Amino acid sequence: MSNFNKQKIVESVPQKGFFGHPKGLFTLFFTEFWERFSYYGMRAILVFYIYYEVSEGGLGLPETTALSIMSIYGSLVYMSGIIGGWLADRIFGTQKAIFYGGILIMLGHIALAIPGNVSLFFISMVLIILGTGLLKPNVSSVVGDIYSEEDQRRDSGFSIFYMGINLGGFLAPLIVGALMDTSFHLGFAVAAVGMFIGLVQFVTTRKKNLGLAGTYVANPLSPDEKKKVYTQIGIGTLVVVLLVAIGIPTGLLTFDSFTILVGILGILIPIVYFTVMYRSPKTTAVERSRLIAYIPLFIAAVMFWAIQEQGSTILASYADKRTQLEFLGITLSPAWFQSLNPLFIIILAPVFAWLWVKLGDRQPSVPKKFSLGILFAGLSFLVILIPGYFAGTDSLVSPIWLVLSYLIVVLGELCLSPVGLSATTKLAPEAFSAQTMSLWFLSSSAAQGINAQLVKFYTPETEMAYFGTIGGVAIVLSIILFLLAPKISAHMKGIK
Ligand code: C3H
Repeated sequence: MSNFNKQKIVESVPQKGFFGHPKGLFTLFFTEFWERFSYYGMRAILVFYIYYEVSEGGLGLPETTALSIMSIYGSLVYMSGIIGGWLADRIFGTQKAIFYGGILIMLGHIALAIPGNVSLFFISMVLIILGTGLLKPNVSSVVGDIYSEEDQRRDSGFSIFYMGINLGGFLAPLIVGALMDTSFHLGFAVAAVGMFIGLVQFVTTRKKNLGLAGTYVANPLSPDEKKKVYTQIGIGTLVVVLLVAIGIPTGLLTFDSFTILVGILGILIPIVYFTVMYRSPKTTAVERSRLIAYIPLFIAAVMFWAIQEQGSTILASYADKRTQLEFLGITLSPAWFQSLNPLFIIILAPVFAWLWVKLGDRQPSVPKKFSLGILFAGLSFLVILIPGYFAGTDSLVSPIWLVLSYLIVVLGELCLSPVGLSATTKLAPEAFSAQTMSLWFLSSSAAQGINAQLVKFYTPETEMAYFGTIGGVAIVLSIILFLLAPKISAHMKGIK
């Protein structure tokens, strides 16, 4: 996109109207708020829906299967961002991608709201994976479009947007989780209604608030390219259909082999991304050096998300099976624990923003912040090991341990996640800047692909070894990263 077009887009967005930010941020904040409300509301009860007995309203699948499904589901949701980003950049533009994505997500939740069987559940998964791939990276990239390059409000705009994500993530488990005891399907219906409200809000305010932002196709396909690409997509789809048609009856494509495949893809896709960027003639020598610096940061992000995302799988199961849910005269729903992370984010994000500004030049470098991020993640797992160590793993533990673990991981999230988003855009080669948002989300995709395998080792009996090993690996990685930090910073060539 030329500077002229960029300027025209920014001029078309009313530059004030939402806490001193462009009015478009209101539309994007609430679109993402409702999308995350529906996604995290659904996820807060999904794991229980999968492994609760049929007589309790669940699908009655084994708990290990439920935990693996949650992880590959999360991995695919972030992996599909590559497709969503590509479709927006080359075919329909971001606004349309957000709209179509919202429709697919809503249909996905409706499929879950209909009492049915495992098939409806898998149909819903496909709809939500594709829908989120269309909506999530694109809504984030429109946030970037509504500010000019020099606008000082840009970073704080992203922080407000991150708070919108976590406001949705905070309220959803409380509301949807409370409905779980009445009926899982009622909970999923509320998630569908949430996405519907988000869509109505998006459609009715976008013209006035977003102007031209997200209406253009950044790099449209030429007629020749169209022919080639559509043929390739057709052949690709055919190959996948054939592989599935052969794989299932021959027993080669099972749930386990599919889980392994997603895990491999989660690691392979970022490697391909890095190699293509590194070898591209469009990448300059300075950008190559920055790419080298980005690799250890990406690996640290994978380690961080692997632990953070287990907050909604392993720790959700821990809340359900290992925690006293009668507390101070109140009966806690295990799903409510999912609200702790976003609650702590909402409270602590402004504190961290203030801290970085206050420290100014004395604040830790990007690699050191990442090192702190995985240090806290590791500690959050070591903390949850303590009650098992002292009281054994066959009695229920105080919910305070979980609260503490969720608090510690959030300290890490605030050192790593917002910093990672901004570092990604700064370290990316210019020719690949449009795809960087998808690349960042791939760190979470890889992490959840790995988690799909890791969670198989978790049982209340193996709990201490499980938390101890993963927490220990994170702490060792954190120390290595801390020692390498000066070298990594030097490779960043002036980026702070
Ligand atoms: O969703 C995103 O884009 C980024 N993730 C976050 O902002 C997380 N802090 C959300 S917390 C969590 C994943 C969902 C809460 O409903 C729970 C982690 C235990």
